[in-house]
Amino acid sequence: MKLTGAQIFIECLKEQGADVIFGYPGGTVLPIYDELYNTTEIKHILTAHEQGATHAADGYARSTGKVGVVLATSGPGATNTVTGIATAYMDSVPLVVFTGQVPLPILGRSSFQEVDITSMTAPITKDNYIVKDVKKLAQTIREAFKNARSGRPGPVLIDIPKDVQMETTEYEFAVIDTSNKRIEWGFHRDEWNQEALKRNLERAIEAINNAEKPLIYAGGGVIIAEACDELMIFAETIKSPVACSLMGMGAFSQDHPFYTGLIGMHGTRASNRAASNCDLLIAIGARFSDRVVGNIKTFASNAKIMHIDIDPAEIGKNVFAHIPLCGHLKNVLSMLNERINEKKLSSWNKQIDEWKGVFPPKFTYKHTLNPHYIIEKLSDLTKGEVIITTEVGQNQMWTAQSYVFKKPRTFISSGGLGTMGYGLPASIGACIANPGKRVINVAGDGSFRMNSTELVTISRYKLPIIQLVLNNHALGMVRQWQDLFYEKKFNSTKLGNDVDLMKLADSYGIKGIRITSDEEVEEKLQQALNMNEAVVIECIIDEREMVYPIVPPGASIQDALEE
Ligand SMILES: Cc1ncc(C[n+]2csc(CCOP(=O)(O)OP(=O)(O)O)c2C)c(N)n1
Repeated sequence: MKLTGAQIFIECLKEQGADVIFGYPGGTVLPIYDELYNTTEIKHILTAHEQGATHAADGYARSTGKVGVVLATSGPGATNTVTGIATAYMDSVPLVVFTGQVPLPILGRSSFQEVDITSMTAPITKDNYIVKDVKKLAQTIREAFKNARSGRPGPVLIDIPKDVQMETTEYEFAVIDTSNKRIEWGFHRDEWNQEALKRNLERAIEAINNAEKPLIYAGGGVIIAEACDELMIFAETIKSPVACSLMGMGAFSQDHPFYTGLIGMHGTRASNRAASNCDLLIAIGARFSDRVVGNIKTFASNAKIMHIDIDPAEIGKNVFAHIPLCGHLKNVLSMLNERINEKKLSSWNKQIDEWKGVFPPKFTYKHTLNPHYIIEKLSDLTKGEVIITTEVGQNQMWTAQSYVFKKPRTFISSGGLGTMGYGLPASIGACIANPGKRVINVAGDGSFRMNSTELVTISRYKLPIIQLVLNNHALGMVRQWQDLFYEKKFNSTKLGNDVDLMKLADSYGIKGIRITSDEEVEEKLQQALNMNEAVVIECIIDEREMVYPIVPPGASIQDALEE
């Protein structure tokens, strides 16, 4: 069958099971938009900005495990996707981003809206392509989707010149396995590495059986690999406490007695003390980020380090791994679970419980309308059954500290890049991907302002998302650093009261609810949850609220500053 490039684009997306595209039109993608006009199987969500489209596709991908799809025009449309691509790259989120490009005869001539987007995105994509021959389009799209979802997932970009979208060629339908369940042994399938993995597996089993004070440090990889059940069996068999990185929130049910909380810069005392005192640290799908390890010389310095990850580049990158296990987490954990000995609760578990008792994750309520109180109430009312997205800053940390996440893919946040403006558009993608599920974006006022323009997308598609803005009238997290480490010189971090969020919401046709005291929290949160429509809730909180504990720059994680 002979099809145009634009028609092949549509057919290949259908082959991949892609049901939604987040995009924004422009001159060099008009042939594709023209084809989309006739397509009912693929829904196009028009965002207000290409950055919003990319974060929305990312929220769609993180909340489902499916590949998120973005479509943008050339030039400024393409460059507007860059922050979203980098955000997805840092957190291993599968995206395929399509950009239009100027026609081949005028490529490389500084033509109108021409940018070299493949060069620009080379370091922040798993791979990227410019398709110069329509005969290669289908094969490139199939390869890009496979690449985005396999191994360690991530974003891939395909740049398609306008004339390639209009040319015709023969298209053959293909049946694609989109299951995402690829189980791999090691990083290379050659025998030497299989042998290495087997040998290391023996060493791992011996180390686990001999460990008296193990600690599991679980990251986002556990969620991506859908290995949460295997993690639970593993932890319960060896009676190991479990700490999670920010990306690992929800990988291990947080109401489980073995859960010690967030680890690292704003981690719980129990997690950070456990890391400093354990004799075996088992990192699973985590990458020893500087936000986790603090002073690298003193991190888990009494422990043997076992590192389980699918990406060989992560092993030994930040922290030396005595026992590396490179492979798909679901597979490696299953193999360990078959062989490890069941252990009994020990004095180590007692010690951890004591730390949790002496330093419970409760926070003093200094000012009226305490952010922890708001998040705790939200957690009580929604019982871990909703999807929470966050912005970046104090709002993000308060949410990670005080909401009880019980399931994977319920905490969606920009961890690696720390992108302000991520949460609102990500909540759009999560809502579209999960009809019937409530999605709540917890925001700071600074981050909220960055992409509040996407409120129009929420109202256009009538998405029942709650925006919970913790309005401290400041860039709170940066203000906190100025308070603690820059002699309280609050330069450029006070935002003041110059935007009326209630009026802003109203101008988009979205309901606004303002909360000013602790007494109103429960009732007004419940009121918003009962409404099956979009709401902006603004909580007026004191700008002096801080996130504690905090590990000062360069310090060891056991030396966190406390309230
Ligand atoms: C795009 C972007 N610009 C700047 C920063 C640096 N930054 C990190 S946290 C923060 C303050 C965030 O303020 P707000 O959104 O109001 O949240 P709060 O910390 O007050 O909860 C800033 C400016 C960032 N992370 N992302």
